[in-house]
Amino acid sequence: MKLVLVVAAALIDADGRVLIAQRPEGKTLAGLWEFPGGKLEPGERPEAALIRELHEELGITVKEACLAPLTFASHAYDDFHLLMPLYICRRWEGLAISKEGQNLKWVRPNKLRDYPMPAADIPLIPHLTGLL
Ligand code: 9L3
Ligand code: MG
Repeated sequence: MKLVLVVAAALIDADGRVLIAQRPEGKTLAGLWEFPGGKLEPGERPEAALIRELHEELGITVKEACLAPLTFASHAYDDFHLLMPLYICRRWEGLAISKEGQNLKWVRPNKLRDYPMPAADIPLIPHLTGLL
């Protein structure tokens, strides 16, 4: 089965809330709330891919030193296997805004279950509630 490498971030604000983004209409899994991120380009390091994606999607600038690996998501969809490390990030430059038409929400980790998420993201939630 094809392996797809994606990288995602749990951006945590000063109040301990985490940012989730709603996948827009026209994309796969539209309407579901996810930890922001995206696919690695060929040969790209995960941290570099995440910094690029967070800048493209949210307009923020993240330093690599501010990314700490937390855990991995591994999920077999029907047509591909998704492997996705999740990084914690508490510091960045700029205000996170929607650059690609996606809705954004800052949510307490214990409220994440109120938002429908992709199957790959759901097992990540306990890692965040356990951390904060
Ligand atoms: N995906 C799942 N959870 C996430 C992210 C960032 C991505 N937190 C899945 C959705 C797609 C694939 O990874 O199947 C690639 O994402 P995108 O490039 O369509 O955003
Ligand atoms: Mg993305």
